[in-house]
Amino acid sequence: MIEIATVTTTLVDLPTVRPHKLAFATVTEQNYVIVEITSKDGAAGIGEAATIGGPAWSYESTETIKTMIDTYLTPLLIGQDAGRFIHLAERMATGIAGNPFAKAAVEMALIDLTARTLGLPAHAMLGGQVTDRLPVAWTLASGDHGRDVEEGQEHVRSGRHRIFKIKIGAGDPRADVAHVNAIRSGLPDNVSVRVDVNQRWDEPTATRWIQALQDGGVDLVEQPVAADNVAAMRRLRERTTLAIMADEAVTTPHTALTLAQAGAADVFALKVTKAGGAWNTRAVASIAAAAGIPCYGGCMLETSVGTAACAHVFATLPGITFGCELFGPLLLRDTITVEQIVYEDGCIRVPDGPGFGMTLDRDKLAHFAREGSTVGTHRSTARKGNGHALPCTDGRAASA
Ligand code: MUC
Ligand code: MG
Repeated sequence: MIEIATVTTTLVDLPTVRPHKLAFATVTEQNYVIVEITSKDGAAGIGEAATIGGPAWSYESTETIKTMIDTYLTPLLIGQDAGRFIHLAERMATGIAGNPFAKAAVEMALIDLTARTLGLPAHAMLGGQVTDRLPVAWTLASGDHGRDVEEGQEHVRSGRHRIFKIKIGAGDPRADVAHVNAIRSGLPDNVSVRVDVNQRWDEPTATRWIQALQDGGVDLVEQPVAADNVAAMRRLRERTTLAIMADEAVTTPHTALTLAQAGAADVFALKVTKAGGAWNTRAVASIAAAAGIPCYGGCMLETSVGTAACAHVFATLPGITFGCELFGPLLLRDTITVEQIVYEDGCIRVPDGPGFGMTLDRDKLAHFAREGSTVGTHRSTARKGNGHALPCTDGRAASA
């Protein structure tokens, strides 16, 4: 048994190398919750939740994630066996509704802790890797048209990326589409250019402009309409041959099933945090596989902690045939880990273990931690399976 002794959460803010402009926010500083879980034997595992634009992309912010973990999830974890992370996910699901980012960050730390204790890479606990590298996209979102073209050309020249995602949706659709088409024509034909509308179009706008994007050489449009408008996504698919990728719409396995049954997406963007963890991400991928829907490895602009975790998870999934966008560390001015993610030949290399292969650089963590934020350390004072601050509603867990 890998008995959980402490759970610590730290809010971290890291500046980006340039403004990252999305339809709903411009990011100049990315926000993170870093979760550290230690065992009674003195081993430690780390996890992370990143949010974009506070509670704008999803309803969770780093502040709510930290509170949720410190106040509600930690008491369900202390004294429990970290290696039973599926059971612990169930325990967290029973005790606390929603909050997938908070639960995912905890589960990441549990998997890292368990894998490190066993001396294994984390992917070995998730079925083993089917690849040791994944093609990685770069998002062109400087907000400056000329800079986006230069940036894209530079990444093609250096061989760092062959897939590009352009963020649109905030402005006039005609201007947005002209912006995309100008970037597309400034890049070689053999690179893939995709756009992410982040839910900002209504159905008639999407119907009108998806064709123009396709005519301009775009390969795929991500989340053109509101996440819950499954019927509109289905109708858009019927009107176009351009691939439509669900992002905000596909979160839990349940949403994946709904979209698959409705025939509302050509591709699913997987994200470990929005799914509520690695195990749920695998469940979403299994539904996609059963429905014949290819997947893409999405991101929330994670640091190398979250990026390594996502890379380990995605590397175990044969259905990720549209590449990934685990470029977060490249957008950040600095790092909080000792080991760094390696990008080469258009791909991200899956870090070696043990665990997810990343350890925290304590000085950097202290430097970028939000002042006074590391207050979430909870130490086990109780005997095994006892002493929870909250009543335990799960009979099996309580007696474990
Ligand atoms: C999103 O909606 O896909 C991921 C990469 C990026 O540039 O923005 C995010 C969020
Ligand atoms: Mg997206």
